[in-house]
Amino acid sequence: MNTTAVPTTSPVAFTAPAAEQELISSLPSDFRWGVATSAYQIEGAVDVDGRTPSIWDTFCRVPGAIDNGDHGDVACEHYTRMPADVALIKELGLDTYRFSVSWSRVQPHGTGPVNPAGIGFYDRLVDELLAQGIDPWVTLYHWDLPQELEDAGGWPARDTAYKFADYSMLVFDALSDRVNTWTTLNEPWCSAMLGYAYGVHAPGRKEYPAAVAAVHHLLLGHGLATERMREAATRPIDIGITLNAATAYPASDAEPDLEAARRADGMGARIYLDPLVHGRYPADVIADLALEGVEIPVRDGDLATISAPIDVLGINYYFSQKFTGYDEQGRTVGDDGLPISRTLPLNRPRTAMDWEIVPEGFTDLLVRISKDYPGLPMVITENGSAYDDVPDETGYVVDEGRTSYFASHLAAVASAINQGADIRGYLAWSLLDNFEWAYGYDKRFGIVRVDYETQTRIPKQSALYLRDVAIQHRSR
Ligand code: NCW
Repeated sequence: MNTTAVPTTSPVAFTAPAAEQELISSLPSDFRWGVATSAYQIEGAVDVDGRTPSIWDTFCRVPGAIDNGDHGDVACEHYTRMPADVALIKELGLDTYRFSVSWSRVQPHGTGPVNPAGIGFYDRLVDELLAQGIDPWVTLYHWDLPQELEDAGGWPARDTAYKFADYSMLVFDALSDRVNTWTTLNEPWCSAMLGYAYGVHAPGRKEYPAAVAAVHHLLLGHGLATERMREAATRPIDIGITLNAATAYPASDAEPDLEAARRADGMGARIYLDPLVHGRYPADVIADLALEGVEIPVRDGDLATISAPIDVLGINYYFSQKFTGYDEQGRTVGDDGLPISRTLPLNRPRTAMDWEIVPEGFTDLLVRISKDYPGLPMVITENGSAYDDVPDETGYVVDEGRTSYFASHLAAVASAINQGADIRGYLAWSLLDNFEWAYGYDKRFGIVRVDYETQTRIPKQSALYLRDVAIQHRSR
């Protein structure tokens, strides 16, 4: 079965600092404890059962796009190893599994009827999870647009939003009798900005106005899907969206630094949260975009759709950054006539992604969201870290760095709750080492090691730590 049995105790004990441990113990006893993955990063089996290429299959073939020329053709072979992977989640004592559905499996041309073989996989996955007592949490879109829809314009094209709502209903009709929690989009910032502005993610375009149009059409797709799922629901379900967000710290109290932090927060967080919750784009963001000659393509009624009520806001947190409005020469305006914005190091230890470890940025973010967008329950739908793991001769990994990252960030969540934030659960990223997008397989985020030669799964120290914390909490 290629799964190493989960040891009862870690061969190397981990003890969080006392202050963190105390905070973690204060987390609510009905907290959700789980783990997350996404389809393209783990499934493999890209050309079976009628699946067609997504933008990621295409992008992985662009020379130089992905480290080592890696791709998701095989990944973790989760498509065939799914029952064993579900058994592993059960053994790790976790109660929630958030996974994403591959649009190109379920609706191979991005339009038209459901593909029975494609949806069949998720149908079996949901049944397997329920049989093991694990709550399934569906993410409808985690970055893998069917290539045919990109060929028709992708997210910068308004029609993609309507196509997304149609696709969402195919999945909803098939699984909503058993799935209680639905996330429309994972991290739309990444789809729009990394995919269409910076060109480092699929589809690899570098067109800023198209990226801004993508932001709007992703949000519109979310709203259309939310309205239709809500209307079709025959029992109470939770619908939400997951954002990657962070705290943007100004480098100083000087006006240009405060402005740089404001702009970063505007394009990183408020351009999503304000329309979703308040039904309007922030005026300062609209003004910032106008300086660059870019307009958000809003039509009448869009904002009412986008602000359709949601039940849960998913937050993915990895790191925070410090911003300055000065360049190295002390100028506040660049040659292009635009205000300077750049990041400065916070001088913290970094993970293998080169992301600084800033747990208090997590607390600050959660407290701030709970104040600015009150009444919206949050779940941490992803949090975790990549490290260059060193396995011992049995394949076991003593991943102190990742384990202490979990401890400090769980403490940060507890601290936010103690300051009034309504946070209902914590899902670690990720169950397995997997295909880390442009970084390929070199960057490992898993709490379970994957030996890609043999597809053996070996729970790391961090998995045992999370299991112990979850079990202790539930038994209180
Ligand atoms: S890259 C990213 N990730 C990682 C990925 O594996 C997962 O699919 C995502 O949901 C781990 O979790 C998320 N998130 C982007 C974070 C911000 C990156 C900022 C880059 C600045 C240029």
